Amino acid sequence: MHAMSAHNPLSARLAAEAGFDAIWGSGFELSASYAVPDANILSAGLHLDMMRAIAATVDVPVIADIDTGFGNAINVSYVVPQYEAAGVSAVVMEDKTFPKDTSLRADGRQELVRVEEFQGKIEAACAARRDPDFCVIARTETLIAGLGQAEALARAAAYEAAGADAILIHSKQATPDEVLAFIAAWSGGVPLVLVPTAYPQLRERDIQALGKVGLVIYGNHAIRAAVGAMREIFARIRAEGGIHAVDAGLPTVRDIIGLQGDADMRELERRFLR
Ligand code: SPV
Ligand code: MG
Repeated sequence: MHAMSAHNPLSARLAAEAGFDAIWGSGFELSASYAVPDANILSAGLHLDMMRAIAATVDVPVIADIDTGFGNAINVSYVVPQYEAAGVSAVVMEDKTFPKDTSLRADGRQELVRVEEFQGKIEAACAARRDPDFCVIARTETLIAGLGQAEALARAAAYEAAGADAILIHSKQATPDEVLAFIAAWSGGVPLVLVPTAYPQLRERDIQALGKVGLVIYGNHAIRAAVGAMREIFARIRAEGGIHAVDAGLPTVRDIIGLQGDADMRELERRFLR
């Protein structure tokens, strides 16, 4: 299963249109779209509202990035039913301290909570869900924090024992080596989840061959694609003194109107407007 990041319903619609199996409700992307750091600067409510809007727009499952659960196990108990009610199918919760710092930044503050504390948060998330098929994915930042393979494996096993449905093993090394070593050593019963942003050379077919990975998340490619495209077009309009030269290369206005769901509204007009 492959999930593409999204920061609003439009990017989610494009990801679903491209054939991704799920949407990753990325905290990094939402933060970037508000031009603030991915460090719990935005409120939980804002992220929740965006997940609700995305879930209302696409038919594929939405996997919400709830960071550290916005506090302790008590916060998690209240937050998880809200995400479930918003139409989300799964949450990913990471074992860092609140407020978090983003994982892929060099020299970020990467402090982990105690194993027992995070087990309590996983148990709280599982107890709070109403639908037993709602997935609680535990994410360990052990490798990101530089605490090594043995600690990562011990934490992942402890999180599975606490009820996690899958384990996300995150890494920011420029090669997949430490993640591959983790996967080879993993003898747990639940599937693993990868976010290969830092090691893009690891392809889908190679991951599939490993057998233990159930979900691959492309963590920030919607916002990076958007930033790259906007930068290029804005610069060309300034350089060329108008929009004449860029127009033919852009998606048409008609295309955008289609993405807004125009066909659905026309159908409503046909049926109900008299
Ligand atoms: C996100 O997309 O918000 C993530 C993945 O949590 S990462 O930015 O790699 O930590
Ligand atoms: Mg995140």
